[in-house]
Amino acid sequence: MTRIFSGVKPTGHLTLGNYLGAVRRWADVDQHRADALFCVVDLHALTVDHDPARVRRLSRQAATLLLASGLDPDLCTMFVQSHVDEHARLSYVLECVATDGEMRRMIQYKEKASRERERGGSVRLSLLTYPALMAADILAYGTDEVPVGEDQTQHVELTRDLAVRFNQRYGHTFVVPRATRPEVAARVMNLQEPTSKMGKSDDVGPGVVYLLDEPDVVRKKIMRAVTDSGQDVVYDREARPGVSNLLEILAACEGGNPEALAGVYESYGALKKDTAEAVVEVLRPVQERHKQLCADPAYVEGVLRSGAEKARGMARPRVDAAYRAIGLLPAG
Ligand code: AQP
Repeated sequence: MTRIFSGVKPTGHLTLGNYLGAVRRWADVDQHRADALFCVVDLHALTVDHDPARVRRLSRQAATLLLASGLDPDLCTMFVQSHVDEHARLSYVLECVATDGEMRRMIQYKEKASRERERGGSVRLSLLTYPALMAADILAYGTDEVPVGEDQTQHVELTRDLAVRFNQRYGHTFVVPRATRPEVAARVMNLQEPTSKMGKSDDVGPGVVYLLDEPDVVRKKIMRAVTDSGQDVVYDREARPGVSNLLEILAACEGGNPEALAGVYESYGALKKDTAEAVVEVLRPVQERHKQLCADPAYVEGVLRSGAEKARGMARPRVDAAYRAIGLLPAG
């Protein structure tokens, strides 16, 4: 059976981008067709300036939202990264296989490092080595497929390179994974800056729809979305990024394709109104289920505990094999 691995980083509240670009498909498709592991990748949240209590809170919230979005512990393995030591163990080994040039070429590193510098902060070493940890997340489980948004494909490419290099130098140990992407809404853009991705740690808050936003907040954010000059509704990502983003969001929520939808609308106002209602409807069941789960924190904790136990059992043999292959003395 195909094995898939994917994760969310608790660096902020989950967004509509996370949901339409990733989580919805994990729940609706991936967990039914594959042996799937989904992870709250909390170690990755420590790569930028962070507040410990907030990361803990966001990790719990992300896990609860994954369940609220439809992940079913009977169908998939859901856990928190730091509960499974094998991720950090393997990450170090992969750092010994990667080069610093490879790490420095990562677009996300360049963007986030320059953002940190602009804010007058320093860049954590872990931000540079982050792709080795992400590669460990994937390779520890013999993953075949990594369902990700467009922004993560470069990291999956690097993971493939590291797996191939390790296998060639030290003997076949890792499955070489591939990235898979949803057809629509692979990249939901910020409503106020439609040339930038909608990110959960964005400074431009009004441009980000969070999964737990109240319906009226969602409506307000979408009605105030930046549109482009011109009045006609045209799907063109380059020339009309604002309108195209709305068309993609609407298509992802309701089905259909953004080009065809463009022909249906004569004004930006009507498009915004329908997009807002479509998003409210998509979020409604997730928010209702989230509320129920918040009333039963012991259930969520139990899911994470048994998920971590299962994940440990799956990862350990391969990570032990990697340690032996690269020349480390077994503990006996
Ligand atoms: N805007 C987006 N459109 C489509 N997919 C997206 N994803 C994230 N943002 C969008 C996908 O969601 C999954 C989980 O993402 P992540 O938690 O690993 O974080 P990220 O990719 O770094 O995105 P964020 O939310 O913008 O976090 P910050 O602001 O901390 O960098 C991934 O599959 C991702 O592709």
